Amino acid sequence: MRHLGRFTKTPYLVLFVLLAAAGVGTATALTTITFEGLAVFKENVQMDKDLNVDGDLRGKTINAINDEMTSLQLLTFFTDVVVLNHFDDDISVLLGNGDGTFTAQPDVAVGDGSRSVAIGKLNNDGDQDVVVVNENDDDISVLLGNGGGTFTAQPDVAVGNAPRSVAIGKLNNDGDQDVVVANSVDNDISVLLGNGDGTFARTDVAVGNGPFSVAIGDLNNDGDQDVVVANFSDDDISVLLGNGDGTFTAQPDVAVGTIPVSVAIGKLNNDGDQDVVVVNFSDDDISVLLGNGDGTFVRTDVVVGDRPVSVAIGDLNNDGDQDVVVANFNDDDISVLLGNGDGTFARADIVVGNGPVSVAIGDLNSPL
Ligand SMILES: [Ca+2]
Ligand SMILES: [Ca+2]
Ligand SMILES: [Ca+2]
Ligand SMILES: [Ca+2]
Repeated sequence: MRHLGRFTKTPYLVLFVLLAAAGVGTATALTTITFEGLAVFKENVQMDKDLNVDGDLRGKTINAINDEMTSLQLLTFFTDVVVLNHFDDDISVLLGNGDGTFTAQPDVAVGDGSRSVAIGKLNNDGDQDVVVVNENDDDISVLLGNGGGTFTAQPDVAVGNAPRSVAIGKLNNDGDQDVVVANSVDNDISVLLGNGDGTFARTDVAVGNGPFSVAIGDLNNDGDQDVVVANFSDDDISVLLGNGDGTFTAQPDVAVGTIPVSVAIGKLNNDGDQDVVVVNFSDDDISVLLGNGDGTFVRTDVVVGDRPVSVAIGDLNNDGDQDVVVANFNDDDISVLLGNGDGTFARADIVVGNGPVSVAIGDLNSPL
C-alpha cells in the first residue's frame, strides 16, 4: 500500500479555508477564514446550514409551523461549521453568526484518528446529525443533533479496516438517510443502511485498492443514488450504480491520475448529467470526468497546485455554473477553478495557511 506520510508537514499548523460564496463577484474577492487558534491539526471540515435549527414540524399547528419556518428561513442564512480535531479526538462545532464569524460550541468527543465528517439527518427529529470516521478505531461516531449545536452520542458503529472517508445519502428508498464509509485497507466500502434512529444495518461492498474518498450522487438519472470511490492504489475510481435497495451494480473502473485522494460529484457542464472531479495527489492535477448519464465519463485533466489533497464543488460567482476549489498542500494555497459551464475552467490560486488539507464551500456571510 502506498503511504501518504507526506501529508504530515512541519510544523503541524494547518489552516482551513472556508469560502463564502454569496455576494461574491470575483474569485479574488472570496472571503478566506482561518482557524489558527482552534487546534494544532485539523483533518477535515464540513459545513451545513442548519445545525442549530430546532424542532420537528410534524404535528404542529399551522401558526406554529409558520413561526418555525420564519426561524428556519433566518437560520438557513447562517452556515455552521464542523471541524475534526485529529489529535484531540473531538470535533469543534462553530455556529455561524451570518457575517462570517462564528460562535464556538463545546467540543464533542469522537473516536481515535478522525479523518472525515459528514452531516445529514439520520433520525427524524429535524435536527442535523453528524457522523465522523475514526481511522484508528475502525468505526464511526454517530452524533445525533439536539438542535442548538449540541449532540447526543450514539454507540459507535463498526466499519472496516482503516476507514478514511464518509458520505451520507439515501441509498435505499425507505426515506431514512444512509451512510457510506471507504475502508482504505479492506478495499471495500461499508454501506450502512439507516434505521432512522442513528443505528444501521451494515453490508460491505468490494471496490478498488486503497479506497480513500467516497461521494454519493445520481450518475445515471434513475432517481437512485450512486457511489463513486477514489482508489489511491489503483489510480482509478470505482463506480457503483445504486439499485435503490442499498445494493449496487459495479461499472468498469474509470482511470484517473496518480494517487487519487479526493472525489466530489457535481454538475460541471450543462447537459444535466452529474459529473465527477478527482484530485490526483502525485500529478498535481485533477481529473474532470464529465458524465454521460450512464456511469461512464469523458476525462480531461486540469492542472492545479503542488500536492492537491481535497476538492469541493459549488457556484462561487453566482453565474449558475459550478466551480471547483482544490486545496494544495505543498503550495499553501487553493486553486479556484471558475467553471465555464462546459467542463473547462479559469484558474486563480489564493494563498491560505500552511499545509491546507481540506476545503469546503458554503455561504458564511449572507446578509439577512
Ligand atoms: Ca435509507
Ligand atoms: Ca442512479
Ligand atoms: Ca454533466
Ligand atoms: Ca460559477
